Order: sequence, then structure tokens, then C-alpha cells
Amino acid sequence: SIPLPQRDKWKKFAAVEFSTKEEFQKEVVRHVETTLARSLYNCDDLAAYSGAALAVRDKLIIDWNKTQQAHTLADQKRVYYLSLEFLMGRTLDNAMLNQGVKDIAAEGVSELGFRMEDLIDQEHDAALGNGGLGRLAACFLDSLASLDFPAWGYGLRYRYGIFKQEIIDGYQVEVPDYWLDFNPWEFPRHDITVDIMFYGFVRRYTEDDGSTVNIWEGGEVVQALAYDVPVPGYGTATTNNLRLWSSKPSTGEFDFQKFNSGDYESSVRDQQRAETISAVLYPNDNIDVGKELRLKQQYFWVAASLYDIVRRFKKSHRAWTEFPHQVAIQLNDTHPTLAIVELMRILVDKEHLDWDTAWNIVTETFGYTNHTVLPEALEKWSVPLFQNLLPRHLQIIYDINLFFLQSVERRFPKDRELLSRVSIIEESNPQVIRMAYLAIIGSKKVNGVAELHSDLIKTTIFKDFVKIFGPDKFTNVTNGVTPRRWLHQANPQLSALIKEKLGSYDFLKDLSLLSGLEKFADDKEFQKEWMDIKLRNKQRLAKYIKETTGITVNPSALFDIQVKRIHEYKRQQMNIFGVISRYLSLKAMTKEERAKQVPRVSIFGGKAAPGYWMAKTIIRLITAVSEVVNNDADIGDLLKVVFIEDYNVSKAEFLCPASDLSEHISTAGTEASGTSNMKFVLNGGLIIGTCDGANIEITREVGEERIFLFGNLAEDVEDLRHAHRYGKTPMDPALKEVCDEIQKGTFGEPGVFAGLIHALTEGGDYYLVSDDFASYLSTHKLVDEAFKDTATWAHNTIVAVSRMGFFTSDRAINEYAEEIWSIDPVKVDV
Ligand code: TH1
Repeated sequence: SIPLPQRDKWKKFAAVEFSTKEEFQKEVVRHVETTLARSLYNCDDLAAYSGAALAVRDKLIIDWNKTQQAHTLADQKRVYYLSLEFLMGRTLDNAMLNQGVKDIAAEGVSELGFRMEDLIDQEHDAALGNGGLGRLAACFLDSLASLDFPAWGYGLRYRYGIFKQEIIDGYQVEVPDYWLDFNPWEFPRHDITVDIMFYGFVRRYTEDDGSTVNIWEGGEVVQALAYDVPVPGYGTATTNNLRLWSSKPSTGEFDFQKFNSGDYESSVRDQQRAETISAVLYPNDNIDVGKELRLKQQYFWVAASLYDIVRRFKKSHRAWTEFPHQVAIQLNDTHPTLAIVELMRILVDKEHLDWDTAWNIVTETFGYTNHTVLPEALEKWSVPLFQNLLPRHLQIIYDINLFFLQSVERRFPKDRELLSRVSIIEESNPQVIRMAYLAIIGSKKVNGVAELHSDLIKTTIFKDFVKIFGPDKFTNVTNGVTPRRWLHQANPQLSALIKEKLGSYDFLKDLSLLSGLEKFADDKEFQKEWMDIKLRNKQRLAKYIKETTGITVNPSALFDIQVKRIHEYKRQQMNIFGVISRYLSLKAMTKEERAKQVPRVSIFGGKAAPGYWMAKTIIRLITAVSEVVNNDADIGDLLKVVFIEDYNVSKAEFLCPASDLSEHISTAGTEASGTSNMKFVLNGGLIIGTCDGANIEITREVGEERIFLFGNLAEDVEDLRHAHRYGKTPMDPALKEVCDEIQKGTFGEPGVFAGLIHALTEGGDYYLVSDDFASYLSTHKLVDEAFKDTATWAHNTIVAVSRMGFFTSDRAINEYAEEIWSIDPVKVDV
């Protein structure tokens, strides 16, 4: 650092934050003219966006530096959130709002000849995630910073995020998402690199004192390079860090020998092999594919992150036993579970701690969040594959397992069955490592993400571990969403109206204050303003639909939205079958009857994993139905079907405010929580849903009158599936009609949809579409009736919003901080 005598000089010229419109404008123009080397003669929206982003970024950096200094000085316990996915979306708008400069910046660019909305629209989404799990990590970072917690995120800097979805001839086509062309929000740290090893072998020898030492050596080395992303809190100077690792050839590795001797191609191949590790996000949501490259990604990221965390801890010269008092590490699902093993390797092999001391440190440090009970999503690594890639880690896992099973054996003697049920190694062919079991055994706390889900993991997939460790190790933290992005930023008009009623924007920091709205629920004037905002948001969506699909929709129709990853368990197929059923009833009606119906727009959006054929077939059915229904003159405005291409975070921001009804209709017991349900209700929409995930807690908060629940309960699912397997369930008649219509060819070549029909029949209807179909349709009828009574509808949506305080991610983060991490906030002076 700078020597003492020179510091005053340094401070005199230290960067200052802009605070007026003019100062902001000066910064924008300076960046456009110097950083970007453009001028007023060739400054388009993209250049203006870039200039504005760089100006706002400078302000962020100043707070970010202050925060890191304050956190180092405070020397308190920090939390590290390890997630393979961070679905951040766009940054500029959020950064301006969190920093409280949106108004001056918008006026500033307007005087320079641009519209802020257009500039915001230039930004590429940071789409380093698949869906709910990655977006949750992003909401959590926002809350951690807003609540002043000293926290870092650690992830991978994928060169390609989730693919872009194009719909061509009604089918999904995947296009690579290269997003790093111009990304002002990241900072490469060329001085922060870590060498990471793969493959090789373990050499074991005995020291003079008789102890054995294991050394992992002889493998291939790849370098991890840190890229840092500032994460600003709302209404605070705290700006935390998200560190993303990028892979490149290790400096020792890029073989100049080969290069110079003319073996150019092979040296380039080595380079590409290294860069491949962080090249692309695996595009699977809720499914484990078990590919070697994915395991490489996991180890690469976990090893680099732990090296970094340990290095930071060692600077404080504390005893190793202090580690859990300085460090909490949260595992976002099992993807970072190798961190448990890697920390053991560091402590035992490198720092020479004895096994028990090391294991105590490890099991006091980690927390594990489970996000799914779906069997196909639970990670299992083939032992031979793992052994080849990480030989020393496999030995450590075997030892962890041995000591664990010995302790179980002592407590439950003679229960051989129990031992094989809880073993980390599953005795299949080949053997596999059950990562969730390793995560449970190596963590202090295990949590689910909504009440039902946390109960389910305790009574089903992790039942034996509750018996072994006792119930206190298992807890619940219901998910939440950040009201900064999902109310204030997505729906500025609604946020402003709420502020007018409550007197301030304090509700954005303490969402329970929304309860103050309830007393206005019957105020006619307020209801009108409330519903006018909804209408304007629907008009904006109608305009977008027209521009992007050519379909004209009536903004006063009931907008019914289901946007999320396409998955059989989420049951978009049931939704589109319901739409077909509605279409058939409309067709069968007289003109007079039709005139009494509530017009509907059924909106779908979401990506299918590229290899998931059934999900792709569901998309094809939706687009096929939309082609038929939208062009049927008998139907007109009464029913429109829209598929929104390339659903992502920035599209969610304008879809959530525009729904009257949204669909969260997973088979009971399959959706761990869901988080878009929270976003839609927070924006003044009602939901139709099953008794699943967070829907149940939403019902408890908003009241049964304000949610359209239907379908079988989780506790009955097993019996229903059993009945299907034994051919005891005739298909629901309305569903039968729908299937017949598809098979008649009404929506094109029926062969295309054979898989969907087969799943309902010979396939055993695993997701219980037939069992829930009647109640699904009748509940939609109730929705239509309710929608006709505008005053009651307005009342209900206002009351529902006033009771959504619980679903802020601030509440979730406070629960983690208190019950799992034991960390305190650190105030950063402005
Ligand atoms: C999702 C869950 O499906 C969803 O219910 C939950 O709200 C969300 O996580 C946040 O808790 C999951 N996403 C993934 C993605 C992968 C593997 C498992 C899950 S669970 C890759």
C-alpha cells in the first residue's frame, strides 16, 4: 500500500461519487468520449448505455472498496454462498435504484437526448443460471448486501450462459448466449489466480514420527482466474462481492516447448481444454446428467473458492479451531458438496491437522440447502469416473463414510439395512457417490426451502438421517424474493402508489409494512388507481406480444400466465390440455352463450432442456394450439394462446406485473418451493395452484379466499400412482376428449404428440394429470366467475399484496443469518 507520507496527497485525489445530475452527465460524456472513444456524432443507444453504465459503475466501485475495507477492519465472521448458478439479469436499472440515483440519471440522459428505458434495454441479461435456484441466489445476494451482512458469492464465470431460445416452425431451437461482448459489471483480477489439479495419483509415505502422509500429484493443472462483480445493497453503502472463476491454461501448462517446436495445434488444444471448463452452463434444471465435465466444473470452482477463503482466514493468524467462528459456507444444493472434501484435504494433507480436529472444523462450517426431492435431480457420481479425476478426494470420502458408518453401527447395532441405506456409496453397478448424503454428513445444518418441502425431506429421502442426527439438524427456511427488483424495479407505478399510501418507500426495506395497505382495500378511488396500473401493465405486454408474435390480444381480457422452465412435473401439459378443453367448450356454445364468457389470454413461456424431448413436445403442442385457436373466427377475443420466446429475468420483470392469474400447478410434493408464485402475487395477481411448495404458505398468509387451490394432496400421490400402475384409473372424461381431439389431427400431425398421450396412458400418468384435471377445470370456472366482479377482485388483490411481507428474501436471509450462519451485520460509513 501507499507509504504514510504520501497518503494525504493520495486522499486529496481520491475518486468521488457523483451526486447531482450535472456531475452524472459530465461522467457519461467523459466515458463516451474517452473510455469508449466515441463522440456526440456517433453515440447511439448502445454507446449511451455504455457511458451511463460506466458512470454508475464508478459510483458502485467507490462503495465496493469502502465495504471491503470496512469488512476487513471489522474482522467478523463472513458468509460465503457457493452456487453454480447466479441468475442476475440486468444490472444498470437495479444499480441505479439501489444507489438511489435513478431519477437524476433518467433526467440526465434525457437532457442528453436519450430515453432511460431504451438504454436499460440495451443491456444483455447475465443469465448464469437455469431457473429458480439461480434466481434465488441472485435475490439472496441482493438481501445480504441490503441487510449489511459481510458476504461473498462464489460461482463460475461461464462464457456462455443459458442458451437463447428461438421458436422456429413451432419448435424450440437453442442458440448460444455469448454475453461477454461488453460487460462493464465485472473486473478481472489478474493477480488472483489459483492452480487447480485434476487426475494424477496419490503417493503415500510414512514420516519419521510414524504418521502417514498422502500427497496428490502428477495431474493436469488448470488455472482459475478471479472476476469480481459488485453487488450493491438498497439504501446502504454496503456493496458486496460476487467472485466468479474463469479457467485458463496454467502458466506452467501452456507448452512453449511444443509451441516453439512447431507443434502449434497440440499446444492450442491444451489451451482449449483448459478454457472448456468454464465455457458453458449446463442447461438442465432439476436433472442430474453425471457428465465428467460437470464434475470438473464443480471441483475447479470449489477448489479455487476454498483456496481463496482459506487464504483470507490465514491472514488473521488465528488458530485453525477459530475457522468456524470466522467462516460460514452455504452449499446451494449439492453442486458444491466437494467443498467438504476439499477442506478436509487442505486441513489434513496440507496443514497436517489430525482427522478429528479437521472434521470438527468442517462440520461446524458448512450448511447445506436442499432444493428438490425429484430422484432424477439428486446428484450421484460414478465411482470409477470420480476416482480417475479426483483420486485423493475419493479416499477422503471413503474415510468419511467409514467413520460415519462406524458411528451409526455403534448407535444402532445389528441394523445392517440401515448401514447400506445411509452409506455415501451406493452399491450399484458401477458404484455411485450419493452427494446429498455427503452434504448432510458434512454439514452443521440442512434446510429445505418451504415448509412442506422441509417436512418431506425429513420424512422421505432423508428420514434415516433424522433418526441418526436428531431432528434439530434439519430446518426450514422458506424462500423469498427481493422486493427491490420484483416490485420497485419491475412495477414502478405500483411501488409509487404504495408509497403514496404508506407515506414512504420504507416497505422496500421492511416488507411487513405492506400490511398498512389493507385498510385501503375497499377504497373505491384506490381500487381504481390499483386496477388502472394493472391495465397499463397489461397494455404494455399486449404491445410486446403484438410486436414479437403478431398476435393481437385484448388488454381487458383475463391474462393467465405460466412462465417457468418446461418440465413434466410443473405440468404445462395440463395447462395446455385445459386450454384445449376451453376451446372445445367455446366451439360447442351458441353465440348467446359465448357472449357471456370471460375473454382469456393464455400466456406461456419457458425453456426446455435441450435433451428433454417430452418438454420440447409440450412447447410444440402449445405453439400448435395457438396457431389453431388464434386463427379461429368463431373464437375471436374469447381465447388467445401465446408462447413468449426466450423467457428470462428481464422478461419476467414485465410479465409479473401484467398477470391477473398465474399458474403454479405442479403435482403435489414435487415443486420444492417455487418463487415466481411470490413475484406474481406481490404484483397484484392471483394464483391458481396446487397444495405444493410455497403455495401453501402463500395461502396461509393471504387467506384461502384469495387463492385458487385445486388438486390432490402430496400425501395421496403415492396411492394414486399405485392405482395407475395397476390400471385402476380410467382417464378423466374431459381429458379423454382433449386427447381424442389431438389424435384427430386438429392441432396438426398427431404423431408429433404421441409421447404426451402415451405418458397419460401406458406411461402410468406419473404426474397425475388425469387425477387433477376435473378439479383444475372447475377451479378455472371459479376464476372466470370471480373475475367478473371487478370490485371484489381488486379488493382481493390489494389484501393479498398487503399480506406478502413474509416472502421477502430479507426475511429468509435474516433466518439463515440467525439460525444457520450466526453472523452479524457490519455498517459501512458513507
Ligand atoms: C429449484 C426448485 O425446483 C424450486 O422449487 C425452488 O423454488 C428453487 O430451486 C429455489 O429453491 C431447483 N432448481 C434446481 C436446479 C438444478 C438442480 C436442482 C434444482 S431444484 C440444476
